[in-house]
Amino acid sequence: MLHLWVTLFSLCIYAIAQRHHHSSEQHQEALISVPGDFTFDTNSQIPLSEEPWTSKYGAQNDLGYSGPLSFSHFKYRKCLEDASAPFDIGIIGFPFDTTTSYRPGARFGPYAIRSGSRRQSLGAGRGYTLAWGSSPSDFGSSLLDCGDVPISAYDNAKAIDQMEAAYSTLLSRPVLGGTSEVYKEKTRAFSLDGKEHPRIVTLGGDHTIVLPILRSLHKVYGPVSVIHFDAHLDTWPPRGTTAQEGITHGSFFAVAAEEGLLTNTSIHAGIRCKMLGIEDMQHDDTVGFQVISAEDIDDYGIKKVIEKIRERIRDKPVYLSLDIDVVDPGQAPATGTPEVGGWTTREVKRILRGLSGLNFVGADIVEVAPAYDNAEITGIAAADIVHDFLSMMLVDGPPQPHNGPFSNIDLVS
Ligand SMILES: [Mn+2]
Repeated sequence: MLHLWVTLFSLCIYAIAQRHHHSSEQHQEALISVPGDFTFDTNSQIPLSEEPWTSKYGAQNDLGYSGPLSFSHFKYRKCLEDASAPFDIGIIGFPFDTTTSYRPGARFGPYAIRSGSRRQSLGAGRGYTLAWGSSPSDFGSSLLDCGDVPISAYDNAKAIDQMEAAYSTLLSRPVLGGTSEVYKEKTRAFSLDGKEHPRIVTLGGDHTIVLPILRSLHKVYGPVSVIHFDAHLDTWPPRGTTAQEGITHGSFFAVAAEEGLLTNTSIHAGIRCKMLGIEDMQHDDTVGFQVISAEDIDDYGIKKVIEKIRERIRDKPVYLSLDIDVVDPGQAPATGTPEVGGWTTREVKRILRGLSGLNFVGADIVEVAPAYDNAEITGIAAADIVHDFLSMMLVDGPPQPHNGPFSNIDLVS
């Protein structure tokens, strides 16, 4: 009896599979490309242009909350296997979180940041903000979402190599070139080969993703300075009984410094974590960092914070790494190692605006772990910060104040 039922069931599955196969084959044959902008479906009785939707409403545009997921509705290409679209700034996701010390989940960060970016619609030309007085799409630059890197979730050494290979691949691609002459010289002046290289904005991932990024950047630019927004130092000496165990999201900057990837003119912003003792700060100094603490913003104000970062970096090539835990967990709860008493998103955005004009060779945002989020608050914050990254990298200096009661007051940087 059981045998009969199994046979009947198998026959049903076979029949369904055959039907599906037949209909998809028929569909493929029916779609024939014809000259012009539309595809003609021979199964249809009328041309596409005369169909009810097209004739009445035109194109099938994506809305803020619809369509496939790319950052800010940018064009999406799997750049590692498709070199057909040149880009000046590429967005790439590093879904990696197997070196976290506390709450895992940042492998879902790229997804959450793209999801949080849907309403920005920068790809549809809606990116102007009062703060910047421009949109990242105003500079004639090609902004492309390059997809995610397939990264091993089981072998960290392999994962780190995959990230380096991916980043180096993107860095080696030709740029389209923006409309601004100054922009065109942004990276050429620093690259060891004298060529202009694209800039990559990476969506993490836990913070260890910065080690393979710095290894890639080093091959193109030599040692770089780092502006590091974070609640934590991330400069702990490597610990553990194996080489791989020593590379974590709390030690990767120390590893990078040991490898000679950094200048000794880097700077942290937003630090407020608990430490083993003053020895952590002493070691941090040997890694090449100055420290701006979370409280410094109250004692000295935002303008001074900006001034001190600019003084430290000057005109050197600089990489910006932003751990979302620099923001207070009240405004960005979805992260692996939350620390209270952080900066507001408004403060972080204001500081970023003040850093524009520095010689950025790349940037990232890391440690967004959406499983701990509420109402997408962290994903939306991270996506908005990436929007600021783009402006920060494209404008030639801090923007002028907008028209209004403060327009005559000097607010430079
Ligand atoms: Mn970090």
